[in-house]
Amino acid sequence: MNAVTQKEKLTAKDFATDQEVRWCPGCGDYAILKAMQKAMADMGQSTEDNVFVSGIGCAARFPYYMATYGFHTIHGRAPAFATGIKLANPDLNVWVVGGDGDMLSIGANHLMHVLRRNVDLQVLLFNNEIYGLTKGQYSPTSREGTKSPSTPLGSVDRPIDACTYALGAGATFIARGIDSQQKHLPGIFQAASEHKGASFVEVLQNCIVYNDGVFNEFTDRDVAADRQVHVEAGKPLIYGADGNKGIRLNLKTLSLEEVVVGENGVTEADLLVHDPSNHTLAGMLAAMNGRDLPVALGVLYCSREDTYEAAVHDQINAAKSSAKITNFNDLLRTGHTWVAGG
Ligand SMILES: Cc1ncc(C[n+]2csc(CCOP(=O)(O)OP(=O)(O)O)c2C)c(N)n1
Ligand code: SF4
Repeated sequence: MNAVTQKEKLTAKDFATDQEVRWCPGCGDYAILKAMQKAMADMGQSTEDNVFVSGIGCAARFPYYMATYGFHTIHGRAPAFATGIKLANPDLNVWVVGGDGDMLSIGANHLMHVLRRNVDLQVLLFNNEIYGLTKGQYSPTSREGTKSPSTPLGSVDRPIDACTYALGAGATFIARGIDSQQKHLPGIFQAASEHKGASFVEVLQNCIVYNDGVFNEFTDRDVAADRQVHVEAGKPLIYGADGNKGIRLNLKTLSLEEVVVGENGVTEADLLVHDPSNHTLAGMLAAMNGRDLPVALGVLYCSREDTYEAAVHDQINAAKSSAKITNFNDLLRTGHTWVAGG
């Protein structure tokens, strides 16, 4: 009889390393790390089945603190390394971690391709709307008017929305969370991990040193309930301190609008029901930024498509099975070869 070794279920602490965590005290990255270690334990994951790959930045220190495999690679190029890792070892659960500067500036091109190819991995973008590690320059997600060492008069660029970018690039899973929401974040990581294909997760992360409080307009305790909507498949888009605010589609303008259930004849039946497979709705939800409309949190989009590594391996296997050349010796003696003689 074969001996079957039962894998011991690990706790969140088992996913922590002995490395000193070198983020500034109060940085939102700590909370994200904690949520990830909990998610790993909740999923019953093992340390050896996971790999974290990062580029450069404060966020990119993440792999040092996860007791899994890890690569701290080069600025913006983590998606390329991760693609190689997944192709070589499709059984690994591959995570990519980076900041908004890393992934939406120098790495935007690499991010786009990993998403459109639908490589089965999880991209986690920690968005603090600033470059942290390089001391606070504005980034592609910084709001107009952001004053920074590189924009002392205030930035004039229009910022990019990370989830909208991911949707446009063809991501098959898009979610958004907030660093401080420990109740929701592990579930989002778990859903991303369970999705077959490229999962994109934006985590709104507070950089306490260079961009403190940038999300306060929808994260402050007194406004959060009215400025955040947690979306769930099959559930109406309802929120608010009194639980009576909702999102409705205005058919005349083809845009979303905030309504109050019980006012002006609005009933719950008028509200949109979340369908994560609806690409158009996902685009509208991603664009809500907590100002005119609440910020949308949770799984915004999810669709099942073939994955890149599966297609590549299918192609290799098909080529192998019909190949006339089956060993290296024959390969060397095929085509334009000649014998050198004296
Ligand atoms: C090729 C290259 N260009 C620039 C840098 C400098 N650099 C280091 S980290 C970083 C960006 C960090 O910002 P972000 O990705 O937003 O992450 P955060 O530090 O905020 O987590 C930059 C530009 C670099 N290391 N390599
Ligand atoms: S600079 Fe900002 S993002 Fe970087 S560790 Fe400090 S608080 Fe965190």
